[in-house]
Amino acid sequence: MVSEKTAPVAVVMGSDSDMDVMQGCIEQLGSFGITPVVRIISAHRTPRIAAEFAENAAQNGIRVIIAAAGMAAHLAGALAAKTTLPIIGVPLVSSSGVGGIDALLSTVQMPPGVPVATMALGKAGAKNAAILAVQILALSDEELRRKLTEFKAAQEKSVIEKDSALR
Ligand code: RP5
Repeated sequence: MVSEKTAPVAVVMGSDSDMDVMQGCIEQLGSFGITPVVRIISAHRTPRIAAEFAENAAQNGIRVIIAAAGMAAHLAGALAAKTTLPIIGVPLVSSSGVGGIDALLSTVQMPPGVPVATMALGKAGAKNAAILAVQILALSDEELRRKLTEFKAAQEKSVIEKDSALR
């Protein structure tokens, strides 16, 4: 278990049922050498813990919080209400939900003054949340900037190779 005092990124999800998708986020962070704090905290089922986590996150050394939830996904917003750290929201498609539109709107439609940087639904959003977190950290970390440049170059090369294979 990584201490909250040493990890710069926290990946928080509303339920253990979100882990399958959020594993992609954790692995993407790992590809940049970042092992996040991972927590299951619910805005609705454990609201006191959610508030306490967000209130203490900055002093625990966390610099970016990724918050993922499905259905009426208030987790990212609830954390954003209690911290000045940047919050990246990942809306998830829940088997009991309405195809993800519920979580998407609940995450993205924050009132003025309390922003949540909302990603795409599901797996794509989970990966992009990790990359955006790295981009934020890279503003003050040259090594991460270098890794991001390499990541983009590798991504470009991979697409060009697939295109070439068709010709
Ligand atoms: C949300 O409700 C969670 O983030 C999850 O996506 C959804 C369903 O949760 P479970 O009933 O599977 O625990 O709070």
